Amino acid sequence: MKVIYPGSFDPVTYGHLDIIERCSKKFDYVIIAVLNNVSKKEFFTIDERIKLLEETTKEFRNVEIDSFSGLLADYAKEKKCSTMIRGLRAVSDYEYEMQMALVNKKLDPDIETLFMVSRSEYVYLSSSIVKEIALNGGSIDCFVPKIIEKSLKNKIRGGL
Ligand code: COD
Repeated sequence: MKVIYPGSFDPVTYGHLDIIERCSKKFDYVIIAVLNNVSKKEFFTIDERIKLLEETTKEFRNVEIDSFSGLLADYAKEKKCSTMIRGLRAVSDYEYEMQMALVNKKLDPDIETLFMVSRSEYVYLSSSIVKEIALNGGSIDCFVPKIIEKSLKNKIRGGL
């Protein structure tokens, strides 16, 4: 089965990478779809987010990195793939994830959203938390791979 794992990945963290690794074992093919949203202020550009994902997922042979703009439901149709993977951390994720899954199903009844529960050590982890710690000079080496840490520090040093 082919699945899409959509997200912002700004930047990819060990929480995302754990979901990607588990997907790559459970499914035949995984498309990581990075949202290219011109109106949303992202920390990393779309090209940077794709490059960082490519670097950190190169060991997985059945994983492809792609980007999309507009509606996820339209992208899913274009890719002929109707199974979405989302990660669930705490109850706080539930409301947003439920809304997203129902909206996508309304837009295309073929779409199924499957949830993968976060590994306990990553339940608190998000891209926003990582950026906040990095911006305030804290250590992020247990949250993201070295290459992400380096890129974040470079970006912060360069004045974003
Ligand atoms: N452990 C487990 N899962 C995690 C962790 C962690 N530590 N961190 C993040 N995740 C999961 C998230 O729960 C999510 O499922 C996924 O990884 C990606 O997370 P993010 O934060 O990188 O990405 P999001 O949630 O901002 O992505 C939102 C989309 C871009 C998918 C969404 O906004 C979208 O589809 N936009 C397109 C417009 C659209 O179609 N809108 C209608 C549907 S709402």
